[in-house]
Amino acid sequence: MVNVVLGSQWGDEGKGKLVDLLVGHYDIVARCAGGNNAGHTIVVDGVKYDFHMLPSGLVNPNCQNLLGNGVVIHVPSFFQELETLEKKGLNDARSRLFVSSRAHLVFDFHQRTDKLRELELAGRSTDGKNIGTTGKGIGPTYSTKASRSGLRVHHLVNDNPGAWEFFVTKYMRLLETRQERYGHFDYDYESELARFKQYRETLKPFVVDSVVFIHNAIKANKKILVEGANALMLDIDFGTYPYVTSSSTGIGGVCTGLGIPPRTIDEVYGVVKAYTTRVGEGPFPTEQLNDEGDRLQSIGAEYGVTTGRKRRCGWLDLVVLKYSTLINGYTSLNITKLDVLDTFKEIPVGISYSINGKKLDLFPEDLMTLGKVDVEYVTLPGWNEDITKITSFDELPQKAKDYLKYIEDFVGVPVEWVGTGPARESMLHKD
Ligand code: 2SA
Ligand code: GDP
Ligand code: MG
Repeated sequence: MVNVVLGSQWGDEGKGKLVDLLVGHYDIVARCAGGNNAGHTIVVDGVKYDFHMLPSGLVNPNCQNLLGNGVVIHVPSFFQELETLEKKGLNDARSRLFVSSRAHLVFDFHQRTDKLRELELAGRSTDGKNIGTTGKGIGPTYSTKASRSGLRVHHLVNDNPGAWEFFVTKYMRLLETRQERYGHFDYDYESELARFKQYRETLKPFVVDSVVFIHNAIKANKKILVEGANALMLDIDFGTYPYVTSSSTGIGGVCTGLGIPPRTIDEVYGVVKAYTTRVGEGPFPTEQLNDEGDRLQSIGAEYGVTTGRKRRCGWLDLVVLKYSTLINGYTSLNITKLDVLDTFKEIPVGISYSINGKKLDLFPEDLMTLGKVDVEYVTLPGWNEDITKITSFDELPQKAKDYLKYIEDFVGVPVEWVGTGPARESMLHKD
């Protein structure tokens, strides 16, 4: 059984928390895309864990965790994150963590060129805007992957004679092409290579052929949960291109990032924040650049987990959710952070886009078009009640239930879980 948790908006919907909640029923949690640009916060027994690259399933002592071939791996950050988790008490995390030999390596020069490219865009792009990346080298690494010049984990840990020399030659060539492109920046490649020589030994125990790993698990009827990173509107194909990340963050990335056939996938949990947030630049039709947006930001404590950036905030956008449902095929909606709306008297929800009075059929692909849309809102009544202490779905105020029902009816997918606070217990199941 393979089930999947995916972000339905622009990320930070609370995927990590849903994974943590579900993980007790699973043997394996796998990541299929992205790298340490992701940020998943979960709170268990008052302890806060921030995950960036590693799967959130590590919090569960019975769960094995896999970084699939579609993930990009910055090895120093991998070890740093692991050590931080071990210090927080996850002593056996190491023995439950596996890395695909086909995953691509992120070097420090990928991170450096990520930042250089952002500076270049800010100065030169047609609209003067950079992407607002996390600076973790994600775009440059997927670029070198697609241009077939990247290095993968197996290149590093291969112990055939001449394998290290091959790695060094490919690494130097890659660095040189980056320096040709970005103006011969200073770079201490000797110390990076010295570190990588050690990683040959220290990373090796984690490395598996993930195709064998995952298919053996499927054959043995193991239960596998795939933890999506980022979200559909940041997908390289379906997101608000070019203001996207560089991987397939939707359902397609689950198959390409793990090497599993689509028909092995059963449930697709779409995680939906009860309002909308976005970090970085790019279009956001229901953004509220006003007091209400500021209130959502401060009540929701909307700051990036990886970069600490303030997240932009606005109302729930059902045009986005419907589009994202078409592509990912959610079997349930899991609405998080409903409690953040507790004090709003009225709650607008975006239900359609139009240009000069003409309704658009679907979320548009073109940013110039998107920049011109008028959003039609329906205003739903707020419940004006603290829902954070509620322990069952039935106890929710009727107006909160109506809000959820509106979403469910609009999208045509049932609501399964509802988040009423950051803790593991604050997730109510609708029977
Ligand atoms: P990148 O670094 O190349 O992937 O950035 C490209 C765009 O993707 C957005 N992006 C994200 N959006 C939401 N959350 C993300 N993770 C962190 C978090 C972000 C943080 O959970 O808070 O800490 O700032 C994430 N990662 C990438 C990014 O903002 C760009 O718009
Ligand atoms: P992810 O990237 O989708 O895993 O989400 P993040 O962890 O980046 O952001 C979600 C944030 O909201 C985290 O700080 C969570 O602890 C918090 N959170 C998740 N669900 C809820 C909820 O239902 N209510 C509240 N108030 N906070 C929540
Ligand atoms: Mg996040």
